[in-house]
Parts: sequence; C-alpha cells; structure tokens
Amino acid sequence: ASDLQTRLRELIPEEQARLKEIRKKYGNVVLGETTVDMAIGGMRGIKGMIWEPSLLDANEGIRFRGFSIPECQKLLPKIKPDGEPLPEGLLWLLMTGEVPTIEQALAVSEELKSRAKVPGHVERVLNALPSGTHPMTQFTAGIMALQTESVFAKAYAGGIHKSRYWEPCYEDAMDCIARVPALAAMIYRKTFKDGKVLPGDNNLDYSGNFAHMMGFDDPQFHELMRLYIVIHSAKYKLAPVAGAMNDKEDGRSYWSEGEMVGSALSDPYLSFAAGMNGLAGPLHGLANQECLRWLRHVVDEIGVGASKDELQQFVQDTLKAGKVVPGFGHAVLRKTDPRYTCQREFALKHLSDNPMVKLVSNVYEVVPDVLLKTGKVNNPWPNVDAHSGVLLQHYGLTEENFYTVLFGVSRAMGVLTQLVWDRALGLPIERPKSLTTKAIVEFCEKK
Ligand code: FAM
Repeated sequence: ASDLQTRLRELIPEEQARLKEIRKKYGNVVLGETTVDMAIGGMRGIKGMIWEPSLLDANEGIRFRGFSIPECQKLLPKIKPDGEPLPEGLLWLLMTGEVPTIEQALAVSEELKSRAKVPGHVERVLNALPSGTHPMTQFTAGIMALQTESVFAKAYAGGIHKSRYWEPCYEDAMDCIARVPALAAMIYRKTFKDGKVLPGDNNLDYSGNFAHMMGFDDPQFHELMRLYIVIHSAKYKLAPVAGAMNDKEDGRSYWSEGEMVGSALSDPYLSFAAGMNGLAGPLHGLANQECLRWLRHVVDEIGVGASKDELQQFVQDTLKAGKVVPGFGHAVLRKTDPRYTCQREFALKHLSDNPMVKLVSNVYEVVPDVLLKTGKVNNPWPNVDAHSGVLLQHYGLTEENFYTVLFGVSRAMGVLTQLVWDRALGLPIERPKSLTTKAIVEFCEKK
C-alpha cells in the first residue's frame, strides 16, 4: 500500500465515527428551507449533500479542505521554490485533509506513474470515432473505454463486503487520475497534431508529463499546468442523472426519484464519465472554450487594442443577441473568482506584455458594469474561465475546443476523492425528491 492509502486506512475509522456522531447529535437540525422558487430555479442554495474536498463560499471563493487558493500556493509542496504547487500534493490534501510533506507529494507522484499505462483498446475506441468528434466526447468515450479496467466493478461482482468498498474504489480513483493525462494527450495529438502519441517521461511530475505528452516542453508551461490543475480540481458532485421513476397512485399523487451516478455504486469510471458530460456544457466547463472564442471575435471585429467604449458596445451587442458573456457570472460566487485572480497574477508575472492579457484586463474593467445594468445578473464578476484560454494560447495551446478536456483532467482529483469518501463513509444512494408542477400547486393550495 502507498503512503496515501495507508493514511486513508488510518483516517477512515475516525471519520466514520465522526459522521455517526454528527448524525446522532445533529440529525434533526434543520439546515435550510426549500421554496417553490428553488425547486423551479435549479435547486440553487439547497443544502443537501456531503462534499468533503472543497467548500465554495459566496464571497471568498473556493477553499480546498479549508485552505484558500493563496494558502494552497504557499503551503503545498513545490519542486521550484517560488513555483506553483504540485497537484500531487493537492491530491493528498483533498484525500486526507492534511497538508503533505514534499516526500508524501512525491510518493503520490510515483504512485500515479506506476498506474499510468492506458490499455491499447482505448486508442482503438478513439480511432473509431469520426473525425471532427468534439474532444470532450472523445474524452468521455475514452473514460468509458477505460472502464473495462475497473477494480471496483470486478470486486462488486465478486461479492465484496460493503465495509471494504472504498478499497477497490481507491484503486479505480487512482488509476483513473493516473491515466486521464495520457488519454487527454492522445486526444490532443490525434485531433490537432500529427496523431503520434508521445510517450510519457517518468522523470517529470504529473503536470509536466501531461504537458510533455501533448508536445509542450517549456518549463514555464509546466508551471502553468501545475497551477491550472490545482485550481480546476474541485468542486462538484458527480452529475445528477434523471434516473427518474414515476409512479401514479389512484390518479392523484406522483413521486419521482433522481439519483447521483456514483451513489448507485456505478464504478468510478462510469461516475467520472457522467460528471464529464456535465462539464461539457457551455454554461459550465465549456465556457473556457467559449470565452476564448468570444475574445477572438473581439480581436477579429475590433482589434486586440479595442478601446473601453468599443468593448462596452461589443458586450452590449452580445447581450442583445441573446447570448451570455462567457467567463463572467457564477451560480454561487458573488465576488471575483480567486481562480481568476491567481491566473491573472501568473499572467502578470510571466507574460505581462502579451496584448491578449491586456485585453482580458480591459474586458474585466468593462463587463461587470454592463452586466450590472441589466439588473438581473447576480454576479457580474469574472470566473475561472475568463483568463485560462489566454494563458494557454500564449504557450501555444491554441485549440480552444480542447480546453474543457484540460478542465476535465484536473477535475478527476476532486471528484474521485469524494467518491472514495462516499464509499468509505457508506453514504447511501442519493435520491433528491422531485415533484410535478401539479403536485407543487396542490401542495401550495392546501397550505
Ligand atoms: N452574461 C449574460 N447574462 C448573464 C451572465 C453573463 N455572464 N451571467 C448571468 N446572466 C443572466 C442569466 O442568464 C440570467 O438571465 P435570465 O434570467 O434571462 O435567464 C440572469 O442573469 C440571472 O442569472 P444568475 O442568477 O446571475 O446566474 P445563474 O446562477 O443562473 O448562472 C452562470 C450562472 C455561470 C451559468 C451564468 O453566470 C453564465 O451563464 N455565465 C456565462 C457562462 C460562464 O462563464 N460559465 C462558467 C462558470 C464557471 F464558473 C464554471 O463553472 N466553469
């Protein structure tokens, strides 16, 4: 067992006992109320699930196991003294809640290297897809192809006791985290380059090797990938599915049941692929692709040196055309996303004279006012996606259709960590209650 697995084995009984105690002591405490507005409005603000790796505060932004992004940048192990933190160290933090030593982070690095081999049939699955298939579709197809390797699925079929579910889940989570960079690099090379899959370099860390397999060997780009993976690693629960069941009793009452993919004991590959399909939506992860495209339109139509007045007009035209301004707004956050801020700092440190960086700054100065004037946007501030494309472009990763795959590779760490804990804590199948509009009206009228 690796150090990480050993540490988890020590922590799990403590956490199981803690959860039991929380339930015993506070089980009946009301966490909040659900209004009809919330049911119609995408369940925003309903407190209804456990998610340990990260917490999103509306004003402060994301914290990973209690640590803000600047704290992670300061405390997590690095391979360069003034460099960016290693995602391998973040993975240790997400899994255990503890800041690792450099030795522990490097042990995770080695563990991931030992698990990184992608079986040959995955490439054949990708080759079978028609050219022009979106990289995110290729990514989920590739993850599904990796599912043949699921240790959890085999252990379940073999009748494993439920108290041990977390062990094969850990195997799958680590295998999947280890393999997605090679899968993503394969997609990149096939879709945009010569199709030749570049072999990994075992002397590099997780992020450096990922960049290397895509064909990027600039050490500064490797730094960017470290930062990128860390800040994109969490959060969200595996995508909800409408695994709905409707039952009609004497023509009047209805009930339905939704479930979260992983909670149905679908193995980590199936669950992660489902989550990635959610990430592929333009209001979520695809926004980074959309964002760079939008900036390109600005450049094509006005020029990279667009004045603030011209930008203001461009933003207004975007809204008039019934489109969103990508890279701005957030369902939960109410301030500038710290993930935007740290990318901006990276840009100012390493590429301050890039004209696109200047354009992003000008857009930042113009968009919030225009959005605020609509009177309906709850958060006019930039999110993580407003900056990432310009950074990637600077280092030559110009194919914006691929950007969401980078996001997906990073998300494996957060999503799969929670899945291990879901199984370790014995959390049940998730079944938020849904209602028909008729049932809502009947309920309200009876009140
Ligand atoms: N441009 C134009 N209109 C916007 C807007 C934006 N950037 N952000 C919000 N609005 C509109 C929104 O469409 C809604 O309009 P309707 O009432 O006409 O439907 C209204 O303002 C109220 O929305 P909200 O409560 O402020 O935001 P939501 O919680 O509904 O949606 C986002 C949140 C992120 C989906 C939304 O802000 C958006 O579409 N932003 C642009 C796309 C984007 O950047 N997504 C990436 C988010 C990122 F953090 C991530 O998850 N990857």
